Amino acid sequence: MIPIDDSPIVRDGKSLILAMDHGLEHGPVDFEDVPEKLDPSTVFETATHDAVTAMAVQKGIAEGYYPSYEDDVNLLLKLNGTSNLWMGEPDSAVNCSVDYAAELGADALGFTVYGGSNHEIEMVEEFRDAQEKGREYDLPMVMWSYPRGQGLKNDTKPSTISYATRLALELGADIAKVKYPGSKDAMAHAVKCAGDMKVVMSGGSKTSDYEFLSTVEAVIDAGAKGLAVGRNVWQREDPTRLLDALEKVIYEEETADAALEA
Ligand code: FBP
Repeated sequence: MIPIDDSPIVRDGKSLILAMDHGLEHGPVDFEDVPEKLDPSTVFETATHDAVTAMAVQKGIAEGYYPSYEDDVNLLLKLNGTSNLWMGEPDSAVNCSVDYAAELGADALGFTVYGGSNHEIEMVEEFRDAQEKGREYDLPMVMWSYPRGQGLKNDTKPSTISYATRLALELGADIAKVKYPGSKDAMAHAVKCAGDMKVVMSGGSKTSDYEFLSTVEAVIDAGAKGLAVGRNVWQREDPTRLLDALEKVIYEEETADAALEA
């Protein structure tokens, strides 16, 4: 097993994962204001920015578009996913094997676990298979650790996010991607609960440049190791400008103000 810091998806101990699995998870609605982004090539182009350490996509997008970008973009293959058409208790179908992810050129694997869902047991068993197989290929595992389900009404409260990071550590993730728990202190506690496993923040719906960068600044101050973001980057008219600023806040630990002034 190679140390996570030696993985191509990590730069100076940190990661900026550009996610574009929204067409499956949310549906075409996320592209209504940016219809040109329905073409995955446009987002792969964005992922060639130096700040981006990996692009997270589902199998079909990897098959169709990654071959043109394999020299410039690191691939994080998301192994499971659910559409917004599914109305049941949170669950996520495993739609790609680790063997096939490796064949497609993946540099890392992604897997959602909905702790607290009525389907938690099966999801954790599926995660086990993927995590252990990933070890055989030296592919680090990023867990989308999203506690939610009937019994969990607020999936971003501090105790839930701390549980999410701890759960990911205990199950063998290399990086846990979690929602922002609402404050720097709460994020710092979630990072502490993760031991030496890396924690990155999940982007969320689009906000202003300043609001988003300030939250990222707080998260980095709290000890998190970066970001896994989708809409806040590719729904913008000028994703490169925001990525330039994110590069400063994440890797150079500049403030949001300083990063925006440049
Ligand atoms: P965003 O930054 O756009 O929130 O994307 C991150 C992400 O985890 C995507 O990978 C995924 O499609 C989406 O959020 C799922 O979020 P949710 O299940 O909360 O709608």
